Amino acid sequence: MGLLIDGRWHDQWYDTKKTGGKFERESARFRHWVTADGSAGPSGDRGFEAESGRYHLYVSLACPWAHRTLVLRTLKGLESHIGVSIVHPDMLENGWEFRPGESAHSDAVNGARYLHELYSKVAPDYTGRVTVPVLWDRHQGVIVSNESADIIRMFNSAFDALPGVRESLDFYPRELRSDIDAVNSRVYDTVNNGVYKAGFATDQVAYENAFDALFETLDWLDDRLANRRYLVGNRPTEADWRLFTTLVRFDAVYFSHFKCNRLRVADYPHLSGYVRDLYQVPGVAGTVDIDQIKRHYYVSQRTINPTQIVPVGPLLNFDSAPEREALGPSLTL
Ligand SMILES: N[C@@H](CCC(=O)N[C@@H](CS)C(=O)NCC(=O)O)C(=O)O
Repeated sequence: MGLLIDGRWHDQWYDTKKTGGKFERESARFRHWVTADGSAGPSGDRGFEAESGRYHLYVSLACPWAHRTLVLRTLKGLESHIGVSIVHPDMLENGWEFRPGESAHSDAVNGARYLHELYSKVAPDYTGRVTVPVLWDRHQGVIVSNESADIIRMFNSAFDALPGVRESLDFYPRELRSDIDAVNSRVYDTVNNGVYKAGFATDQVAYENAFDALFETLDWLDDRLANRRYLVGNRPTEADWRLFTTLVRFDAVYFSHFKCNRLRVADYPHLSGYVRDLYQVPGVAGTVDIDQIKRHYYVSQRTINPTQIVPVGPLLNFDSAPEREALGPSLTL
């Protein structure tokens, strides 16, 4: 685990000393947008037009942020238009890396050994963390975006005119945007990032504050999902997929490794069926790799798990019946 300083790699763990033991996430730096016609998006320069085969996605199957982009890519039918490279789950002294001898973890586009090479190639004086996901533009040889929240919005609509893309599936419908934004903001702060705030805290009070806020939101979500199938409206929206990638990792990793152990997702009467329901949407299970998820966290985060032993359990039951059909219609692709 490390970062680039003026384009040079340094191996160091998060510095929580200057923030009183609290983990504070750095904002993403590459914020361009792919749009249908190449016009500038909400931030960044123009010139990134949606075209088949032009963009490539770098992900880790362990990472909940990267996972969102994989889910949207699959559900929207973008697999044949946007390629993917998967880094190795072990993120150690060189950060995210490719293993050229292992086809499952090689960089077919740039032939890089380490993900940080891509960052320093496009920004030779880059200072900051080297994170997944990365959306790469093969034409210009640059990073379009390393912010998953933006990438899923691009995938939701920018490529809709390409053949085979499910343009009628809209995960950010205009009439629901303010409700989706409100749910996202609470879920981001206390759940998606909340588990990291608990897990990476080096101060007892910082940990407990994150823990309390996390479970307050999970209780609230469980109530909200008691009589509605999805978080907003009557179809899955991006709010559901953003929550899903944290929930699906929760019992295997966050409960134990990050000490988020008041309850498991499996103990919640409604969240437990909700996560199974989303998992069983066609295509989604194929984006979930519990072995790589466990391997990444328990092996890479040696300050939390110095022995690097990966737990064998728990038993997970994402395939059993969600029993939520009575609450609303199923998503048909
Ligand atoms: N804001 C980013 C966060 C991405 C992120 O933090 N990814 C983690 C993996 S789960 C990462 O690559 N961390 C490497 C590091 O911090 O050095 C996004 O949502 O895209």
